Amino acid sequence: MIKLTVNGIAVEVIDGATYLDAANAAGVHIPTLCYHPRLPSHGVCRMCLVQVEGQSRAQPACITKASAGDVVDTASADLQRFRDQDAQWLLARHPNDCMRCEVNGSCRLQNLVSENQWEDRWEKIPIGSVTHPEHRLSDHTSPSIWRDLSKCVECGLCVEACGPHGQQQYVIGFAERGSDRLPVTVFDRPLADTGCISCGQCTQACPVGALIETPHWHQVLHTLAQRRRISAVQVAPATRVAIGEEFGMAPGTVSTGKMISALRQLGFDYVFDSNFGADLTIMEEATELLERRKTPNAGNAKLPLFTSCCPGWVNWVEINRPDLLLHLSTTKSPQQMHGALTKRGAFAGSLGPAFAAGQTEPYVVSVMPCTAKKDEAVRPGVSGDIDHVVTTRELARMIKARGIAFHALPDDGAFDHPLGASTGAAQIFAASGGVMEAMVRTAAHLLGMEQALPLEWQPLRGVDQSVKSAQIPGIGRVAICNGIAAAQRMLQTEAWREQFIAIEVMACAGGCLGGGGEPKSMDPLVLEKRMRAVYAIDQQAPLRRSHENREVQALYAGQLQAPGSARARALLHTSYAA
Ligand code: HC1
Ligand code: SF4
Repeated sequence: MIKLTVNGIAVEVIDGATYLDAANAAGVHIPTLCYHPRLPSHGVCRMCLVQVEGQSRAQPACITKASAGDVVDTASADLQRFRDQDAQWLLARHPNDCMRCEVNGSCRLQNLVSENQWEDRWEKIPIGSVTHPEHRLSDHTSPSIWRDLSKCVECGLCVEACGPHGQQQYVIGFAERGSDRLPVTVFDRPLADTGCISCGQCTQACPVGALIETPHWHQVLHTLAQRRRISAVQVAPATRVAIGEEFGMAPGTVSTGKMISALRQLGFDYVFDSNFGADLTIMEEATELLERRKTPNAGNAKLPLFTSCCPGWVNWVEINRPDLLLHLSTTKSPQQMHGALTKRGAFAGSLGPAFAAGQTEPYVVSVMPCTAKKDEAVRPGVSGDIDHVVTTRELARMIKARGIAFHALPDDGAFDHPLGASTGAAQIFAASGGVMEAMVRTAAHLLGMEQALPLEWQPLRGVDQSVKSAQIPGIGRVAICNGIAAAQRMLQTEAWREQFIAIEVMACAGGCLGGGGEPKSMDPLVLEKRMRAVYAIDQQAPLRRSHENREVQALYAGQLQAPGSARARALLHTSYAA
């Protein structure tokens, strides 16, 4: 540990800590723009300059290591002048359209302008004189991600998030020099024609509005306001432990009831739970695993079985390793199962003959922590079951746009039924490792070993981006890959083919609770906090195994007959294409 002072406040920090760490420890706010606690810093924005006694030059606090005995000043008149000059360059290149920007109110540059009382009064310098091809600056080709590089502040966080210290997809990289420097796509292609898997981690990292999820929330508000169709919404498991952050609540605050109340105030006629779909997914996927085990590697279904509920991972396989498609579970994701049942299944039928016959349709929306779910909803074969997908961030925008006081909402909102009941097994889908644990619980039941096996498998849990495994008695060795980079590492050798019977892959670190559509957070422990909340919901749930879900049981007793039946396969399974 080393001791130093920041603005006269004595602090003790670990050896190797930066001045920014020391300032945080002292409770001193230092402005930042290109810094992100979970990505490497490069000190390019110069907003965090500090002065250290005895040193002639100001230092960027995010990358400069503190030394014992340093006397640090973060707020001198000189530093403010430097900051003002650097801001002038940034703002002269930034469009003046905050009022219409999708991140209005949650933009880090806008916050800096407000904190420092900067006025946008400088002559405009257009960003990037190299504006060919046409989609270089403005690219709306992807169903999941929009790029508007006229807003880029060149922080490089998207390059890191997509590259070496994040997803390792290398879709975005810097091109050009000097004032033309911009993070462009590989060979300057439209994003839809690159290897982008739609994970949205670049949008998570972007401090401004240069990279955002393809916005659907305007259409959702518009459609709800028209009140021409019966509307239904489903909410993903990871959303409820994060939405509160958009309203100043601590990460990991469980806001299920408030969120349901808000969705009702927004005008949805029915509020359902994606967790119901997750329980159903487990019924089909556990059955599929045991079927494949009976006839391993026969026909077009192979072991080990890869989970398929993460659309970023499915995209990755289709783009990069089509040879693995036969390993992917054909079970639809909970989002798509739920959508099919709402549009064409039990729920639509219950609304009346015209709905049952498909002459009229409910309007179906899902709220997801994931940008790739927008892409999943328009996949061939499932397209049409979900009309719009909004991220957790977009839901917050909708709530703010309608002036709903989230804090003040009652926390006792309850889901509608059917399609609203769920177990703890469904809730843990939100965390990396959770789908596998949930599948093990039901596979054990199907094998008559439910009482012999524990409910929880700690070796499969945690936020570290690694490949984890556990030997499950009577089932086999299973693995989980926390993040697409971990999956890529596992696939570098062929050992996985013999080692494991089933493998879960979630493209984003932490699983869905680290998804590209979750609230942006500067808390380095945000994933741990959300994850703890997810496991706590499971531990407190009266039912913790998917096959115990009575609405799922009723669905099989009626419309679907049995897991893996012809009817279940028609409605709840899908296919993949290279
Ligand atoms: Fe997920 Fe899933 S858990 S993929 O992680 O299987 O997005 O939350 O909704 O579909 O249920 C995401 C989360 C989510 C699906 C479920
Ligand atoms: Fe890279 Fe994911 Fe962003 Fe695509 S969505 S550019 S893969 S970080």
